[in-house]
Amino acid sequence: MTAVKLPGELVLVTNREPYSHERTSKGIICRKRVGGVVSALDSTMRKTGGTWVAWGSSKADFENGDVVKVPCSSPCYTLKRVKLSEKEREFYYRGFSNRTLWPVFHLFTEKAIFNTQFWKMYVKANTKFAKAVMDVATDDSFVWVHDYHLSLVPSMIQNTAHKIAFFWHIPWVSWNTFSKIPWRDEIFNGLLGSDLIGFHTKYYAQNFLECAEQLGFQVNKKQSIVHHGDRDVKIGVFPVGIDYQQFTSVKNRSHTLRSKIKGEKIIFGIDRLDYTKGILERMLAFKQFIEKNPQWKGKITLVQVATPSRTKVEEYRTMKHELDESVGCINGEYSTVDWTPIKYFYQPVSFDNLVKYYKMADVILVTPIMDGMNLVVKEYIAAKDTGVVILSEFAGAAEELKEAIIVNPYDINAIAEGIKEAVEMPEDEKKKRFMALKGKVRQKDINWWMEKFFSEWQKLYIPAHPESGSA
Ligand code: GDG
Repeated sequence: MTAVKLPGELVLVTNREPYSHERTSKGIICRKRVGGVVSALDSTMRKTGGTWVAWGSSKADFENGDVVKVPCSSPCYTLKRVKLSEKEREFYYRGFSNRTLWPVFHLFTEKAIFNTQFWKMYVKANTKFAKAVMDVATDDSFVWVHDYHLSLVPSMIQNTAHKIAFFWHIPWVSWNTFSKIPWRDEIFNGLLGSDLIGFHTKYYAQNFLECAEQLGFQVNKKQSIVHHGDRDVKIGVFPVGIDYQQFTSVKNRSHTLRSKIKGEKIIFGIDRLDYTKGILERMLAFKQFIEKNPQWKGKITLVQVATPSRTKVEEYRTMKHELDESVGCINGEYSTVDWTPIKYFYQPVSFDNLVKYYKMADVILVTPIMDGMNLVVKEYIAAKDTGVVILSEFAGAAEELKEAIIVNPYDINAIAEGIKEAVEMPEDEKKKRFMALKGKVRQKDINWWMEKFFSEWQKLYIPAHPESGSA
């Protein structure tokens, strides 16, 4: 348990809800949602308590009102749900959030759609979230808003007594890219309604400060402060960690799973099916590895779980077809009667199975084209005693996890070489590198992240000491 306690109730705000209520033939069941933001913040809320405001996206979510205690098995915090109309879901969530902001902030500007209808609904939905916050927050509340879906919420919260912070979970891009968004001023001003804005890496924070300067704000780079009217907004770096204990406390029951997969080495990847995660490039790299290293045929398997995500968004459907085709082609070309090179699952796995996969994998292959942080790599390191990590240089995690095999995800050849290096790495080097990685993930876990964020946040409200008398 963490020692940090905020001197007021925490009101956390995200787009995605941590738990949904779904109607099944067995009645209503409560299900935890999958994704990086939920993974990180559910652990935080379990420790602090308070209220989590989020979109109630499931059909049975409002059957017992808009407020419910969660986690359903052992309730310890409150979930207040926001209802969105079908038009809002289409234009605010699937539209502006996932087809405008998401591609721009992951450098896929060619996929971005700039549409005024999307924008108007984004403003409307953000207004709803801000109103829900004002319904539950008291003057003492600490309101913590998260991620790109809700950039306008801080400035829409009209109670000046509230202490407001924001955490941006995805990369923050340079001015060259950010400036393409027609509503860049509104988004920036929305965020500047916060007292503190956090990013995963120094690079993202620097990009944000550069954008502030370009937009004409006065910036103190040394202190990481943006002056906004008569207020100062502090910009901070807080690389998110994982709930380390959750992964170490699971007993190793991966043997049965391991024995079902043929070969000496298992490489593992798990991602939401998203074009930013570099899954297609990973498949091509694995194919190239097999082609160039035929001695590994029949002895190595890539297990890839692609969890369904944003399935109603066109770009995600297209990518699913491309991935199905790519895996089919590779397996068609190289499979033998008793060996399938890629085991591919398009379905979510339970937490228990997730940990089993981590434990059985000799190598984790994490190759996003661009990723705010990436929690999968940290979870793998926590779950295992030894192993090898291949990590994209464009995942935020690469800023910390330098002992991984770092690859450029655009370079198929480099990933293939990385796989070779990983499977042939001498035992002592593997141990040395893994111990170093484990030390970092253990030390900078979710408690460390929360404490760092909360203590920086609280510091902002301590009145500055008057100059001490002349010496
Ligand atoms: C955003 C940023 C940043 C995935 N499939 C299953 C499953 N997962 C869990 C993983 C992990 C989480 O989802 C994914 O986290 P990531 O960090 O990899 O990615 P995003 O969802 O894109 O998250 C990201 C994060 O926010 C936090 O700030 O790191 O950069 O994009 O926890 O384990 N869990 C289970 N079954 C699955 O099938 N149980």
